[in-house]
Amino acid sequence: MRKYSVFAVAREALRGHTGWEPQWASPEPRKEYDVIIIGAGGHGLGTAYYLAKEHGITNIAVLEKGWLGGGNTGRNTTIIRSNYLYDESAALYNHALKLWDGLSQELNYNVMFSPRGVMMLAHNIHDMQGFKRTIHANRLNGVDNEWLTPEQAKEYCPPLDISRSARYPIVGAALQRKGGTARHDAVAWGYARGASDRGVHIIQNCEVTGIRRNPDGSVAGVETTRGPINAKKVGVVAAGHTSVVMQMADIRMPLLSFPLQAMVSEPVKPIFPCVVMSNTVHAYISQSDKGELVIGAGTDQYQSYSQTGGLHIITHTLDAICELFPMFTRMKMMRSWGGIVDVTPDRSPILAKTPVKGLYVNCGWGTGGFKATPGSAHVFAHTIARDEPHPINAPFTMERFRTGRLIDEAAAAAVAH
Ligand code: FAD
Ligand code: PYC
Repeated sequence: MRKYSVFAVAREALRGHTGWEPQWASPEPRKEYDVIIIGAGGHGLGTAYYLAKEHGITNIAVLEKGWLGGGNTGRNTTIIRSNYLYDESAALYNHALKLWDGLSQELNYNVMFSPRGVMMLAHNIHDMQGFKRTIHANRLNGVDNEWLTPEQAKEYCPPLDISRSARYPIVGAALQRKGGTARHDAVAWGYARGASDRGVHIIQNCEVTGIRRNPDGSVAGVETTRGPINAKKVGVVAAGHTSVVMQMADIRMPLLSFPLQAMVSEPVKPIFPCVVMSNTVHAYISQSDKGELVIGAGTDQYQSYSQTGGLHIITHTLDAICELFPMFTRMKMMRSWGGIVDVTPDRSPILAKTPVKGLYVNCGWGTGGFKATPGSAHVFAHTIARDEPHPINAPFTMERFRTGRLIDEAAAAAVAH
């Protein structure tokens, strides 16, 4: 595949952009692959990319029921951070953060990673104590995080109202300066291009409808809307639909699926320099490079597979945004949407082998998996290629819900649910 460079951009500008090649191939499915990945979101495409690049396995199909990146990867609010509480999480999310740093160069694709800082607001003594505990834990793990006074928070984010009379007074904030945002579509497209270039088949409009098993119970392949396909190894990376897919292999997952909503405003000139989250009032906000304010809510409180949520959830979030940032009171909202997030009891993901030989699962990212995309894909590829977990994902098993060895990140998930 041709390398993207400033010279390529200049050449194409001179000839009316007629020379760009398709970014990935769209082949017909083969009858058999070494590995099938179910789900062409960032985590699935990234897994295929690292399997091909780092483990030399290129006879791979990524099967997607809709369009590539059309699940939560293309619906999220792109916040990236690694300020989780426990050691296991610090290792996983910091692994991802390190990979974000060089991802555009790695993929030769601009994923627009922008470490502009993620600030979490504290509104009461409980928030304050919780954040300070996390800051100490993070520092012990080499994760940057620091405490700001209300005045320092305002200096970092001038639109913030820190007046004492505010409805949600701000008593301080935790700031991870290395956190930020990236362009979510570009992450999916960049991994797809890199994987396709190495021979991976990306097959869109191909829904997996069954998981085929050998007489000894091991995986034999999948049934799809485009016919059966054989494979000895199958990785399920289906986010909100993981329970549905795993049920095809008779595995009941410890997951609940909920709608999570977000919205964008009309575009305005650069006004908002960082990312601000307030879990207590269920709102978070940043500004995209197009100028839109990107605003998100907590999850709806009912389970659903429909990618729409309740209007009362987003109006509550907008009320909170207007209280925290009164200057946005007259902004117009342009679009809102929802995605289906897969939530585990301890709000940490599952990245593991399963009781079925040859079947692997990467799920349970809930409201917060975008930030983990490169790290998750990297260690999941290792797990599939070697049939054993990478040391980083070894604690993120399904068995932990039987043994009680939970990794409880409910508070660090930072999105109300
Ligand atoms: P997806 O991108 O959802 O990919 C799974 C794919 O599997 C889908 O494309 C789906 O169509 C496909 N699939 C499902 N069933 C089948 C089948 N039977 N056959 C074939 N294909 C199938 N995380 C953050 O870190 N920061 C954020 O700011 C953030 N904001 C969010 C805001 C919203 C509104 C939402 C909804 C989520 C947010 N998240 C955020 C969470 C994040 O988006 C997800 O955790 C992450 O994108 C999951 O990626 P994925 O590749 O696993 O899943
Ligand atoms: O996990 O940081 C996060 C997040 C922000 C918005 C949705 N999830």
